[in-house]
Amino acid sequence: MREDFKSGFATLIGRPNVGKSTLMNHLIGQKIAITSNKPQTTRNRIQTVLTTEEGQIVFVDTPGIHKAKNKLGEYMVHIAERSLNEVDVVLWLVEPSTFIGAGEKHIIDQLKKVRTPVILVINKIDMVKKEELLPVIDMYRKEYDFADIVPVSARSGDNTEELVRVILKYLPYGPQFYDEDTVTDQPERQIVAELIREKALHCLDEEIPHGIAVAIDRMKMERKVMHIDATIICERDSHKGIIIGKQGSMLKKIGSTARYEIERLLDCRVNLKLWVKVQKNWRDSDYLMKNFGYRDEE
Ligand SMILES: Nc1nc2c(ncn2[C@@H]2O[C@H](COP(=O)(O)OP(=O)(O)OP(=O)(O)O)[C@@H](O)[C@H]2O)c(=O)[nH]1
Ligand SMILES: [Mg+2]
Repeated sequence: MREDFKSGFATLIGRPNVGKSTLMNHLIGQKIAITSNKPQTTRNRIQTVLTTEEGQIVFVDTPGIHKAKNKLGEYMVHIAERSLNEVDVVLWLVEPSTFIGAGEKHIIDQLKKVRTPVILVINKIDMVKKEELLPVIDMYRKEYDFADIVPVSARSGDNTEELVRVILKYLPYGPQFYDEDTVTDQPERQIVAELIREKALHCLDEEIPHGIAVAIDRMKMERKVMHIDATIICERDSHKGIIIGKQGSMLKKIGSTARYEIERLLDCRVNLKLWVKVQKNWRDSDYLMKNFGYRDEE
């Protein structure tokens, strides 16, 4: 074991839609976590790995912290807040705005309960002028004693190398947990289900995507083609009609865009078949949530 090698866990937390998953994907150089312009995209803890000369960072992407309106929301916030205690360093992502609202205040209260060092990551700096950043930094500095403050753009990659350097500062010396080729320990089935959900998020309007879950019914390699049967679960009959679309056009669109990405991920041909099913109020059913993969591991 090299004595100057660092290793440890860094969690990404923050309100929905601030760019946690986009940033994590950028840092590891691969798309593992799905992203969208709709809030509450990530629903589970997603772990990925970055190995450099200096060390190994295990990233933990988490759902956005928000005011939960159902059991799924409560589960998501629980997963995010629990991660604060499980890591060596916390990356709190915010947008470059000079307004600290109730959502941010709630997160500050959570951060005050733990002793883990917190790096404030001001993301989306491509959206503001340089001189607009200083007041944002000043304002946040008054609210909490951050270990460091790093402005970045997950979209353009601006200053993300600096972020990696800063994260390593807060990791202990330690062994390499994963070999250097490992990018994630998420099961393939789960990534596939998430990619389908992402395309549904992209194709559908506002209210429907929040009530969607994706279950993989079959995933089997036969003669060099991966055959995947998956079901999109939604909450209402009217939503089912919209997801299927006129003569199946919407489902076809979701399926073909998902298939394209799954083929790239698995590096083989994919035959994807999608079904749609209604499960009323599944987001308030412990049993159904568990069935769709939203379960507490501990
Ligand atoms: N302009 C700009 N947009 C960004 C940047 N990073 C992320 N976004 C956009 O912000 C939106 C949300 O990104 P996500 O990565 O899904 O956000 P998230 O924080 O993971 O959201 P949840 O999973 O819902 O909590 C997407 O439309 C991204 O393209 C950035 O640096 N600049
Ligand atoms: Mg996310």
